[in-house]
Amino acid sequence: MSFSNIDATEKKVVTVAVLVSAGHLMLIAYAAMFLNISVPTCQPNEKLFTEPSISKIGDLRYEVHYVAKMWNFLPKKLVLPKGATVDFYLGSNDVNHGFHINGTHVNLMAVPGVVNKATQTFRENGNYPIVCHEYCGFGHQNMNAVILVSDKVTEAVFEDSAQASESKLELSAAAKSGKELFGVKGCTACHNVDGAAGGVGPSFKGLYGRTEEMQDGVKVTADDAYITESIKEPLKKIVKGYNPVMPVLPVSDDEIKNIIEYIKSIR
Ligand code: HEC
Ligand SMILES: [Cu+2]
Repeated sequence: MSFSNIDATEKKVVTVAVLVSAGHLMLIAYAAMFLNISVPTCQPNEKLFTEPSISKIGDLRYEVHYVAKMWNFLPKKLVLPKGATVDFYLGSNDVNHGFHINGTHVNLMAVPGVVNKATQTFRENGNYPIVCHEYCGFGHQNMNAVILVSDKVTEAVFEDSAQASESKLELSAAAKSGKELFGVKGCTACHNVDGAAGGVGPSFKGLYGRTEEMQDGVKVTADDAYITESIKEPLKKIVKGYNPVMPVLPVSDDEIKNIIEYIKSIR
């Protein structure tokens, strides 16, 4: 049997199938060679880590260790020189999270106990937001970070703007611990400290001592008792303009004292 005595329709089908396969192979080669798309890999032997870090491994070559946790990525902001190629190592401190760098092909899962890796070259200046696309709890929608690529910088650095501005304040030990709790207990998912509007919950900037209006029109001064009650029984008084969505979180009385010290420091 030779090719010539195959049915004409079948011949067409075989020809199309061969062409489509060849096309796919060419696209894969193109993606690998010209678009720099690499297949993300799991690094089973990689040492686990819980803190973000950055290391230079060559000219414009970096390794960045990213930590995903409820509900944040660390580093929050990575600044890169234009043209930098980064090996991203991703770990999770708690549950599964997603890790997608907008504008790139980097799309990983952060899985506890495992390190995942992808490599990306940043050829264009700009902001590359990172989002979590794996539902991971009630703060999921606020879980993001950003990579800033600029030809004005020469080295890769972490720039935690919130940390930088707050470190200027002299925080007491209690307030420092409160600040930590604020992140650890997940308050940052709904409350900010910079006064920006549009959060799920009210900003803590200037909260202490302020007069707050509740949904039923009652006015309350935000003192220790009110803040304690707001944390222990979040649905008892609802701040006007907000939804009754704050969960009861496991925070002890001592921890609440520290959180209050921290709130006092956010003027
Ligand atoms: C899921 C989102 C969410 C989380 C997480 C959350 N809150 Fe709230 N919180 C809210 C919302 C919404 C309000 C406003 C409605 C209300 O009064 O319950 C609020 C109100 C408050 C108030 C009163 C604020 C004011 O302006 O009067 C305090 C204090 C507070 N939260 C503290 C905390 C602390 C401390 C944590 C972390 C332990 C926390 N919240 C975690 C959503 C959240
Ligand atoms: Cu997440």
